[in-house]
Amino acid sequence: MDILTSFDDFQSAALSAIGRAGSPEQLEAVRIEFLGQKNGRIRDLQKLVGQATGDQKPLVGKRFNEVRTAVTAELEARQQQLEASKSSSPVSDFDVTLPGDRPVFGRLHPISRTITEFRELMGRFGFTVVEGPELEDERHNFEALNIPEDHPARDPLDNFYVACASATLGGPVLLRSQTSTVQIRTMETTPPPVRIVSLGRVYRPDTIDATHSCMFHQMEGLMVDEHVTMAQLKTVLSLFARSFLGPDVEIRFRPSFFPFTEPSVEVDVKWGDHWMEIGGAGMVDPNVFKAVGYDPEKVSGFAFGLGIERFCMKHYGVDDIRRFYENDVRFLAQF
Ligand code: FA5
Repeated sequence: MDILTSFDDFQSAALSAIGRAGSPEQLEAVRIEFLGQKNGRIRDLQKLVGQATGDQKPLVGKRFNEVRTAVTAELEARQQQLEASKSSSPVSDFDVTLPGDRPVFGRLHPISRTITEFRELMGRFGFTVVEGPELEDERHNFEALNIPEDHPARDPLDNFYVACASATLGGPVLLRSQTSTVQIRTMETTPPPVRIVSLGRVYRPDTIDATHSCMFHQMEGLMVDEHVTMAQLKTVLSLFARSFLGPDVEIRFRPSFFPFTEPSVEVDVKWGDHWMEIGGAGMVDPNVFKAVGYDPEKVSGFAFGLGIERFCMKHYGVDDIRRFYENDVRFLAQF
């Protein structure tokens, strides 16, 4: 029967159009084309029902309802499918051209931030960053730095000696008490000229107070060449302090003593109405050059060791070093 064939054609055309619809909008267009009240192709089928003769009418009417129900059901199923795939695919709605908005899930610790800035600043002054071990032998922490065996700085009570002797290092080992160890390691392996900084942790059993911690960070600097002068040392340290702490910062150099530099100075920064010590420095002692195989008649050099926590305190106005290590998020969230 021609009428029933038309119904079959309608149904298969509608189902394949529904299958091809890739979005809710396309599916709606298919619905209007096939089932639309005004001009949908279903109207043609209705007319065919009207043309059916008396004994055909029940069969044609039944088939009409079947076709309309099948197409409607398929439309609904496809609609649910499209909505499900839309919600499980966040990229479909995501505008990749929008400006980025970085989620805040953590931030750099102020000491890490300061270390990064120190590296950048010293890089601009032409200093290369080198690393050194935190576990050290006595040669690098003391002997080559002109600190003899009977020197009070080597007292086991003033250092963190580690009980086990190291096969690699040989002899007693300790957590380094200063980054000056890296001066020695660098000169042992590098001929002059040298211009390096090294930043890292150091350990001392100091009594803890507002400016002392038993673990803290230092930045060691070393410059060796044919004619290095104390004036260059003061210039580099002054420029560095002004770059990091601001152009108006007041610093002063005080005569001091270190076994590995001669002459030696300590560097203070003005904080309110008092001075805070931020580093030690001086011209490399000839005995240190001899210990690493450099000729003190041919080269001269300066070295410095700065307390990173103290610079960070001054920079951010933190009045107690212990804040850095309490892990209080109310403090850390301010940076
Ligand atoms: C030294 O450690 C020398 N190695 C510095 C040096 C290097 C001198 C090269 C000459 C040539 P000093 O012990 O003063 O020096 O320590 C240097 C800085 O580390 C101090 O000025 C201070 O800023 C910081 N510092 C020292 N002890 C502590 C501590 N317990 N807690 C926090 N910071 C400290």
